Amino acid sequence: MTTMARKLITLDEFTIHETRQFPQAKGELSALLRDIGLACKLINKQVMKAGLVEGILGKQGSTNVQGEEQMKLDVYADNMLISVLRNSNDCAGIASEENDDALCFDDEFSVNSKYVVLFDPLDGSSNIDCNASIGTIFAIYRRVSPLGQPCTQADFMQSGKNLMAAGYVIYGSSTMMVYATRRGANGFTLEPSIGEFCLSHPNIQVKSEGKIYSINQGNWNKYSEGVKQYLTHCMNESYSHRYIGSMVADMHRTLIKGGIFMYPADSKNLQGKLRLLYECNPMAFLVEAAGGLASTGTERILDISPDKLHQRVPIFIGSKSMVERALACLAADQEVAAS
Ligand code: P6P
Repeated sequence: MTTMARKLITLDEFTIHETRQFPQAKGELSALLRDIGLACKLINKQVMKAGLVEGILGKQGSTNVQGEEQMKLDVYADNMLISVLRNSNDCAGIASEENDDALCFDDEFSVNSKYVVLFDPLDGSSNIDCNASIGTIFAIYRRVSPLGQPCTQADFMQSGKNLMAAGYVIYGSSTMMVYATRRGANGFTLEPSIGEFCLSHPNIQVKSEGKIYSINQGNWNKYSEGVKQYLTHCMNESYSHRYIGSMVADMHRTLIKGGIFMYPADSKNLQGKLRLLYECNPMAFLVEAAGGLASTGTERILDISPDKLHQRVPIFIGSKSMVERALACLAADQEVAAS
């Protein structure tokens, strides 16, 4: 059987085609997505040689605003994204897991840029030393502050339903960029021989039913009765339990194979562990664009009005019918809390 080489559609070609669907669009969002792609290709280069090059692995010897120890590659990835986005013509400022406050650029191009970007530069970085997949998570908002002056904190503190685009780059057995706009979710695989992300997963749809549940079950004793009830349901259904401990990797599997990923609140982490603005919102935007659901257990993730830049929320996300079943179990928690 002769194999036909499929026409490769690069990220640039795809985003230019998407822009043409909106005559009034000037291509700024597409250009910003390409800038993020460039930054992640540079991060990918370092991540893929970790372990071979002296001085890349291990701890930076500092902690971030979360009080978490920073890995050297965390800081590298953060600096790379800031550097590329500061020089973009389409980014007014950034907020990052690694920095206490948002960074509002004040050069003449940035103050006239329409968008701001939030990111977790290298999520799951504690897994770097054991070579598990890790990733960059990003979220893009249109500014609410007036152009012509630096962006403000309010530009970043928007609910997820206002997102213009969001997604991740996973540094795994292959490097992929997966993102959604309001026109749907698409995946692009890095073709190293040409250094381009190429369309490989068009119009991603997450299965409405899956057979994989993903949670750190080691926290069992700290979970509510509702969470335990749902986990017992998953075990009784003989679902597979898969948990990598890297949100991007667990979410990528959930998107491609179906299933549910959960990081609930527990008696120690009363708001859960994962951050709303640059982890839960982008993943929720992406999964909903692919036909799935994303909830805190009591409300839709994308409806939350943020009150802190680094606030945490519980998350139940993935296949629609699995999330709905989990919410039904969690409803019992609400009845207990209300009684
Ligand atoms: P735990 C990685 O540190 C991270 O932020 C996410 O990528 C991941 O889903 C979660 O924390 C893992 O947390 O408590 O199970 O180790």
